[in-house]
Amino acid sequence: MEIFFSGSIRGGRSDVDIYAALIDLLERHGEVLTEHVEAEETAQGLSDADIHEQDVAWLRQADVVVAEVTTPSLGVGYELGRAVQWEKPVLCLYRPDGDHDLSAMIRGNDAVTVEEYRDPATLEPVLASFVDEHR
Ligand code: 6IA
Repeated sequence: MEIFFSGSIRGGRSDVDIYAALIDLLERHGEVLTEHVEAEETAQGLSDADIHEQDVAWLRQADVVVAEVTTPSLGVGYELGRAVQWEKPVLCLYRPDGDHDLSAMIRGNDAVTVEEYRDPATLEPVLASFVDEHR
């Protein structure tokens, strides 16, 4: 099971610790292709074109897509649009106590499952059943 985890980078890094916790949970169920989303440092030597090409290839390859969407990000939105177009199973994780309302383009999309939460630890059964459903 190959999992594409999507989370804000240039959209803002305030949730990076939550991304790390979610990636840890997901790694119990498969290989996370995009561990860089939890990286603290900036990547050396990769152009924006390289990043786009590599991420689109991983997205194409992934069996499922899990995104943390509380911090709005153009890149995350773009990845979700492409994942839906390719008919990948998509799970979006959203904390309603954050500063941003969730976009209608995500909440209003029947092809996307939205799970609201407060503490990443409570998501273990949700992630387990999402991954198992698409294994
Ligand atoms: O617009 P954003 O930068 O917030 O878009 C975030 C999304 O785009 C993530 O889900 C990633 O899949 C992808 N992305 C954007 N920038 C990078 C990147 N930069 N490396 C890999 N994927 C990226 C290098 C910095 C990183 C090591 C912290």
